[in-house]
Amino acid sequence: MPRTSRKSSEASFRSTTEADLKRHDAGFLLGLYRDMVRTRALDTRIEALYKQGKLVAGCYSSRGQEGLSVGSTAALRKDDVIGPMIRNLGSMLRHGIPMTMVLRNYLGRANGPTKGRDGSSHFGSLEHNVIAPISMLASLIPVMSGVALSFLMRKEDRVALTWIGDGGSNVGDFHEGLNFAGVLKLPFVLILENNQYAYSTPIEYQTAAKDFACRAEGYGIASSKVEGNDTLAVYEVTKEAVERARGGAGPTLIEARTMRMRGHAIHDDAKYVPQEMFDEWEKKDPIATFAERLRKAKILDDKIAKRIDDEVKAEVEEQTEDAFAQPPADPAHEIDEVYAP
Ligand SMILES: Cc1ncc(C[n+]2csc(CCOP(=O)(O)OP(=O)(O)O)c2C)c(N)n1
Repeated sequence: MPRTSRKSSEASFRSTTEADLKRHDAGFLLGLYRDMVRTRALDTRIEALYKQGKLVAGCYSSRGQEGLSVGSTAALRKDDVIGPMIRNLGSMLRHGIPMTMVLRNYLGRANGPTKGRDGSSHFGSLEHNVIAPISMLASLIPVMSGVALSFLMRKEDRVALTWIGDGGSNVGDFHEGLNFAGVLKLPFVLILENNQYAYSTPIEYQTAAKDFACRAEGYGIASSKVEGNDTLAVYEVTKEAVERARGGAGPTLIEARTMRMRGHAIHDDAKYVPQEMFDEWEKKDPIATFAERLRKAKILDDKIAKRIDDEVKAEVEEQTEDAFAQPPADPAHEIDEVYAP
């Protein structure tokens, strides 16, 4: 099948205009920008550490998907619970996870969140209302539906949100979890990151459906489609979904169209992706395009951009140093806490 036949080519994916931008507070917009820059900077540092042989396991990049993570998480309150997957570094940072916690995990530190048992991004923090990613694709969906059910049972005004890839959405747990959430009208939001590839499999080989959002209809739940690199549009559709969830109207499936700008992990050179696709999506880079819009709206200028860059650079340096200063995990304690006593 030719790689030009893109499934999601229709223009029904929501995006925002300059008028939409003006409806928002400048401080809020700069906050989105700053968190995307933080995500890119940390992601870039982790990629470099991997290439220097400093990490203990793999490295999965969020590059190109920063706006999707930051924009969607910005629609939540801090007491809402998120379940990030491997491309959601931006969600973790936006929800309050300190950079050093991420780095300590990647570096296998004894006092990192998994104490060296996982060497990448598979950790959570109940203190920050973050549930750990589950490696088995889509398994987090029934888990997060369960989190949403607990809110309903305890009459807590909170929402559970998680993300899934286009590939992960073909696994049974996706359907079971979403059906369960629909039947019980759970305060649950699922964002499907259609980043064009599941490892080396393009989306044409993943589903015969016209898009991914239409699957919601089968479960009687709301859906929307959004340009995943338009951070503000992602924020707005997620906000609507979160409000529906809080109002008792049940779950929403959001399909966000984006592009995975690296291989599956950094060891994968992604040679199977046509260069033109990377070139096309590079022009839609979520940070560069948002910066451009903020500049046009006179919210961002060289001085503010430099200040943010300098602060973020200092944060990454300081947090990396902190993580390196921690003791490495001792293999003698490898299976401590793996099983309940
Ligand atoms: C149930 C299950 N099957 C297979 C895998 C192996 N696997 C890990 S990631 C991946 C591709 C995921 O693609 P997608 O969901 O589109 O997310 P992306 O990596 O593109 O962000 C596969 C097949 C797995 N982790 N779990």
